[in-house]
Amino acid sequence: MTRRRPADARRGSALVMVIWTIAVLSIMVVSFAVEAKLQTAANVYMRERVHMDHLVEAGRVLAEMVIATHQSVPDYSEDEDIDKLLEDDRWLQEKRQLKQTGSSATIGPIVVDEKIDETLLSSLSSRGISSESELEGRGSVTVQIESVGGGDGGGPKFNINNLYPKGNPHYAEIWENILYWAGVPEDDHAYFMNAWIDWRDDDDVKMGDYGDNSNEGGEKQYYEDLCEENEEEVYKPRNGPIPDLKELAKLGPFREHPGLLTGGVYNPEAKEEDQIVVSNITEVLTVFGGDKININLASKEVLMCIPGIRSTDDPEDPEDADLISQAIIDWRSGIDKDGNAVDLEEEETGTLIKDWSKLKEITSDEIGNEAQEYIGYTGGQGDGALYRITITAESMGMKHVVKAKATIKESRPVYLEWAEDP
Ligand SMILES: [Ca+2]
Repeated sequence: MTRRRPADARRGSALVMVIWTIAVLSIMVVSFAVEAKLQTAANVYMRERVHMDHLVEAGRVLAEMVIATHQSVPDYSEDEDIDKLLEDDRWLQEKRQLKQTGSSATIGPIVVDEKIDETLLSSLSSRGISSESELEGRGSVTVQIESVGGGDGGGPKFNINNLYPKGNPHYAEIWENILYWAGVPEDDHAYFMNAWIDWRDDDDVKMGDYGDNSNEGGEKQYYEDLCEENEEEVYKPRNGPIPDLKELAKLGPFREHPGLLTGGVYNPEAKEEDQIVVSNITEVLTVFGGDKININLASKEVLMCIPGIRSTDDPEDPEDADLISQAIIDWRSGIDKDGNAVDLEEEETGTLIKDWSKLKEITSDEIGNEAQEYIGYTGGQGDGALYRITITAESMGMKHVVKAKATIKESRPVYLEWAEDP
């Protein structure tokens, strides 16, 4: 009896070993299977990823080609043979779109199973995408190009990142006009301008009062105190260009008057009869572009903020600005200053305003001379022209978006930003 115990124990421990072995084996088998499955999924994913990269690359080549050559396409003429022209240049329409509007062009979506353009193919092969078959059959790519001024041209809105002493010699006039346009009481203008200049400039020296404090201590100290007072996580001023207008909500005076970033009541705490309604200043601002405004593209609101369109002697009075801006908007929509239809036979460039003398004519000479240096008549062109490019590649339910900013240097596109999502 006493001898059987060790044997039982041995048998028992052998059984435990077997059970363990089976358990370990089955875990291994299961994990192999899972891994194998993951591997396949990963392969498909990787393959698709590479395919998407090729689509994006195709989009990039297209964007660069249209940007680089759109200024040289022939203008529309009544007796043109469009089929022949398209045979010579498949992207003629898109280039014209960008050239004539001076604003934007959309290419595609191009389904990549049709015959691929020769120029595109050769450009792609120089980038290591060897054959048509690599792109064929699957997926599509859409390219949007938006001209935002720069070079000799103008953008649709004021670039806030230039509206400070080092960025634009006229920053103060433009800021004043924007604040007048929005309806901000004159006494408060300096709060917004000072707070913005401090947020944007690279030093920590506070410009002055923001309306809710003295100017003792630096910018950093001010935001530290402000956040601590409100029991928030402390943040610092950007001291550089902002990537998004939403960031303005962090600045002292905008925290106090958020209506200026949405449009609405400026001072909700005041009695109803003293409340002031303001416009949303982000309608006339952007974070990218040059210093000039494209006269053929800008909204009435933006036009009304241009010094010379808004009276420089009496910027508070919007009457002139309203009349001049409306005359420009009317002309662009085909109505001349006397209220008649624009005679398109007479106008070489249709309703596009091509130069200063035309602009004076259509505004009945009411526009002030100082407006000249704020205005461009085309989108960005030549060296320094700026473009926003969005490339959307789609394939097998996957979508890949690239947002890029490019400028022209020595006639070639150079990327300032390239952001892939995700
Ligand atoms: Ca600063």
